[in-house]
Amino acid sequence: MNAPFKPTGQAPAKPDVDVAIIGSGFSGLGMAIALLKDGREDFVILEKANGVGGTWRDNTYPGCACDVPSHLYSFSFEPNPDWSRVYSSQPEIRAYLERVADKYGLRPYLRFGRTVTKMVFDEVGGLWRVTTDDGQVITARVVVSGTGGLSRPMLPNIKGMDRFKGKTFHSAWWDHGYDLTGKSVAVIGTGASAIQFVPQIAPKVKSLTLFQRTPPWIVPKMDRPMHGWERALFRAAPVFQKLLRGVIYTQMESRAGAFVFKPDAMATAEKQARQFIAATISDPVLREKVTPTYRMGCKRILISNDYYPALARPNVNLVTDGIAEITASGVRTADGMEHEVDAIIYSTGFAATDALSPTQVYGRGGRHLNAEWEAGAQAYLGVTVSGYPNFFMLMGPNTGLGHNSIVYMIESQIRHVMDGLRRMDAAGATWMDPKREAQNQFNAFVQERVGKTVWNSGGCKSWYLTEDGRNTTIWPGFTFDYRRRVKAVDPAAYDMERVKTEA
Ligand code: N01
Repeated sequence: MNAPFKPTGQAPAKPDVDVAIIGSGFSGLGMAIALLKDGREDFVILEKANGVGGTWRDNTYPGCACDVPSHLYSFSFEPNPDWSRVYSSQPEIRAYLERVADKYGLRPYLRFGRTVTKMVFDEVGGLWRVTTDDGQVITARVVVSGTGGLSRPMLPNIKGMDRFKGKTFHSAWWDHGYDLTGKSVAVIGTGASAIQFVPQIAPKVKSLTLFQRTPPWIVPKMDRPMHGWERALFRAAPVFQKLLRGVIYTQMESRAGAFVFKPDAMATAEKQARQFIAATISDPVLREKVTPTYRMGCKRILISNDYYPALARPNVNLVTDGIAEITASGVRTADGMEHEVDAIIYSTGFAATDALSPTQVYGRGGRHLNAEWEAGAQAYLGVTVSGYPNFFMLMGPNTGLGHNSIVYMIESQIRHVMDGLRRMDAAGATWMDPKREAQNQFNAFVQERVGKTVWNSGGCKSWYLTEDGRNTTIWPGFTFDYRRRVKAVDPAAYDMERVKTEA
């Protein structure tokens, strides 16, 4: 680093650990493995739940599966030749992450049942004080947040929700103890989760009333079981699996061109999706209800072969009138119709745009990240924030994707963290802090770019945008371009400092 050190005149406190990782999903586990591979064993992983897997541990609803092919949606350094399908299901992905935790010896580093509530940077000691919900405080020189963008299920704010006398739960908190067989069920929301579980529960419930606010664009799912010979081939000659991974990556990446630079090019894909609707739904009224009127890609493009057929079942009713209120016995729509049900399943998504909360983060001079981010989260490269030294985020602001595997982005960011740690070691520095100008420049670029993308200009309202329309979630570009920018630390973009070690 070329920035001069600014000794504080105080002896540094010895932190409890060098690195505290928050979360044990793909991000947290990937980070821990990178540390171990670099010979760094002085770290802990703080995990709010009692098992690893992040979103793949929490979401257990029927039919839960990844919509990115598994041979790509997995760690590049840990291919799994035994994926059972092109698109694996949640239990298989969770089992993969459990295996990874075992194989790399991560168990001794995991601290379960500890939700991080507060983090305060101690400028004198050059360390973070990390408080967990059990009241314990752990000190760490470096904090890496791997809490994921979709870890906090969001319930809607609908009048009368507390009055309903039947069963309710969010799809991300599926109640497997409640038997839906023979029940009248309302599902609110028609996003990525709902289109996966609706076909699963429709055959067993008495009636399913599905409340749709905005129809998603849905395309056929090119899924199939992996053949035995394919698995044998991948085991015997891993290069073929690598090749397949490259092909899937390239196919998915090719969509970024239209999403980012030429949203109108999506018109061809929209035509194909309309043909898919026509081929699977015969009722013209239902066809019209499920046909989106915004540009494809503006909301996540969904893949399913069984959702449209499920809607056509006689016991399924797709309601498009707005919800006026929840009553004691069901859902009343704006047209005055009361839909009586035994259970309401909220499939209303996650709080994705208020990135860090409810963890309160205080940086240099007592600055408060949550307050700074009130108008929308932002960071340098989506990874670090000026004024919050040695705090790294995986899947931070503007690094989410609508077109490719997020694991690729996570691995790119882990490289940045590792390069930062090595550079600090080499320079004898205690901390690194991105310069405000670097952060501003990056965000000016991102916000200029997002304006023309399908997410901002596609004519829809999505969780990618804040209430006032600011895109704080999506990376507006190719993922390989992001990797190029983030993988190595630019010394000119950071200040490096160390606390003075001698009086
Ligand atoms: O949530 P969503 P999700 N009244 O935000 C509706 C990832 N994921 O949990 O579109 C009525 O997609 C809302 O309506 P509208 C994936 O990235 C991945 O399904 O806002 N309706 C929408 O229909 C995905 O994007 C996989 O008008 C209300 C639905 O609720 C993200 O998770 C699988 C409402 C929410 O849909 C979230 O998916 C599953 C209200 N007040 C999920 N509020 C993979 O395969 C909200 N809605 C990787």
